[in-house]
Amino acid sequence: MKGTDNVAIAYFGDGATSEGDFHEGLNFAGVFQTPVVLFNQNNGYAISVPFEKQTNSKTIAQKAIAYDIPSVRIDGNDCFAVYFATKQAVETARKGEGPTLIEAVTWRTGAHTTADDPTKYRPDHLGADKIDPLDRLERFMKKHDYWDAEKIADMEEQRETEVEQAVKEMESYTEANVADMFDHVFNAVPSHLAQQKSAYMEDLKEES
Ligand SMILES: Cc1ncc(C[n+]2csc(CCOP(=O)(O)OP(=O)(O)O)c2C)c(N)n1
Ligand SMILES: [Mg+2]
Repeated sequence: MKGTDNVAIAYFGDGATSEGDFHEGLNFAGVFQTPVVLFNQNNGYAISVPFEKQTNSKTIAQKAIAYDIPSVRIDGNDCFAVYFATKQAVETARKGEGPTLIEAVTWRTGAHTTADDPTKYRPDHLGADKIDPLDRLERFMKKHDYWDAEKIADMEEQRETEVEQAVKEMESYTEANVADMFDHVFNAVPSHLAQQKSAYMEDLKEES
């Protein structure tokens, strides 16, 4: 919109499409033909809510029709489909031809968070072990002789070192002051928060 060739890409889950913001965003993008790619990761569940209970639409991609935005539904576990659909959408946006909605259909292999237990509400996905995108890419590369075991081992070692360094750096941060979460939201702390804060600080004192 500022006349640069920058493109924005927004990634969001199937759950987010039930929020008003998604529809406002799509409408805005359509009206102003913004250089944006809307990338939906549809893994069939919003925490425990299955897709069928989330929307009456058969797909997320079809929602773009109402806003007259082009959309595409792809196999989200196919690295090439993801790469080429994204590349094309970015090029379209960069040419000034407006937004694209991509629906990448995938499967959440794990829980939504550590507090979530999908075995309580979700049947196993038959063949889930075969659709992991990285495993699929590995099989493809091996089949077509692109797999360089030595290079891969080097990359894995490099990444491991990077992660270890990042963890070390994070662990060296000074400990956060828990009172901060009460102190920097309101100019004048409302009485219920002030009460929560003092009760919480008392609890912490008792625990230590
Ligand atoms: C604006 C807003 N509304 C509701 C929530 C509560 N909430 C957190 S995650 C979630 C579901 C997200 O679904 P999805 O993006 O499909 O994530 P997934 O379960 O696939 O990891 C909800 C409703 C929130 N965090 N923010
Ligand atoms: Mg989801």
